[in-house]
Amino acid sequence: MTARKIFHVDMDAFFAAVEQLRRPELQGKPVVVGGDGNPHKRGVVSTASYEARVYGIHSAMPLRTAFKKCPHAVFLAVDFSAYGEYSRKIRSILREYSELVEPMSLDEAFLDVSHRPEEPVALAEEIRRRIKAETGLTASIGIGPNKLLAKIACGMRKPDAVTEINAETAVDQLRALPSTVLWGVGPKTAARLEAALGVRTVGDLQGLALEVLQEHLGPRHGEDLYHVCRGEDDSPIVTEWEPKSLSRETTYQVDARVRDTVIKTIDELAADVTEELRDDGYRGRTVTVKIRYRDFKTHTRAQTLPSPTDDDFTIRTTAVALLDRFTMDRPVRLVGVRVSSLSRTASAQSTPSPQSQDSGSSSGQEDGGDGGDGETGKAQSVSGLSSE
Ligand code: DCP
Ligand code: MG
Repeated sequence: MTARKIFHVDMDAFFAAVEQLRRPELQGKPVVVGGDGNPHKRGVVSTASYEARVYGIHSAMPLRTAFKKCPHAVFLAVDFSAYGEYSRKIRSILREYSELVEPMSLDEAFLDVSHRPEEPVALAEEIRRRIKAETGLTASIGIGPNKLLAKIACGMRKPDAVTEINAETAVDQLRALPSTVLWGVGPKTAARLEAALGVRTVGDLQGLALEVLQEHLGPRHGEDLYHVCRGEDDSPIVTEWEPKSLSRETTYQVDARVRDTVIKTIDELAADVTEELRDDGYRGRTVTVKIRYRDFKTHTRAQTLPSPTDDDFTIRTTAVALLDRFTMDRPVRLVGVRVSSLSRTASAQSTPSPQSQDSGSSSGQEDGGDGGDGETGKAQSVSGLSSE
């Protein structure tokens, strides 16, 4: 097989960069985008400009914490429709260079440019110039022989950069990076590997025998990681993107103590998800409800239906009924509803709306565990590929 050339394109501080672009007075200033833009209310940071990151502000941090770190930052509400417009422009530029484009989120895509005659770094620079000239925004591009290495390369140097990892030097280039840069190593797996085996870096993982990884992670995950830590990945570019799930969640301004309040929220969220499901031309089979309590313990309960549906009544009543499987012994901080196991409605022609970051913490399996991942504002989400 001939070697592939894969690019991973990721916009820099995307939401904040769009805000700085349309309000030039914000350029060079710390800008924090999240929730409804009020840093005194609950909600989390969606992103921060690089000027704000200097103060230690990052995505998923509670807005109130961000405010404490940098009270003079400009706090702005999330405006998905504006970001979606830029996302579409960027995507259409990428499609001029290859038909094989796999969008991963609003600001991120893989691109297979194996067929292009240009030298990859020069081609990546040209794409960056086009994006900058036509949108005013900067992007970083990672180049690799596969998606895994292209994505890692992109993350190694940001903002406004092109970074390449070669197949031949991948093992060396990965060695010093933290294990969490790898697919399949989320925070939980990383903590487990560190506690059991003292693993912190990719190099530490490279030093482990296949059997050791399998013993700790199970046969499948262990074997995957054995290859991934060596930079090996043959996953294809998936061009016809299909969402795995649609979800909505909301954080209460004041924790809910009354069951009826939570029922009303679940019903409203389920109605929203169903509307979106129909708009996008999907039916779903599995309905999941997520509850995060005041102590941040997060639980999910799921119900799989006999057949896929986009029926409003069915989805709403299924979601509300799931509440019976939660205890209401503590005040509730956040509620989410997700519909997954999606299939296309026969008559549907439309393409799904652009995905946004999935802020859900658990996988939508029955009785998911504890998420504990900080505050989350109301977030509409179409989940892409999760990294763990
Ligand atoms: N996002 C979000 N919640 C998160 C992470 C991201 O809402 N927890 C949104 C806001 C980001 C956009 O998704 O602008 C893209 O996410 P990235 O992880 O690519 O972050 P940025 O583009 O903001 O910054 P970077 O320059 O690090 O890519
Ligand atoms: Mg980005």
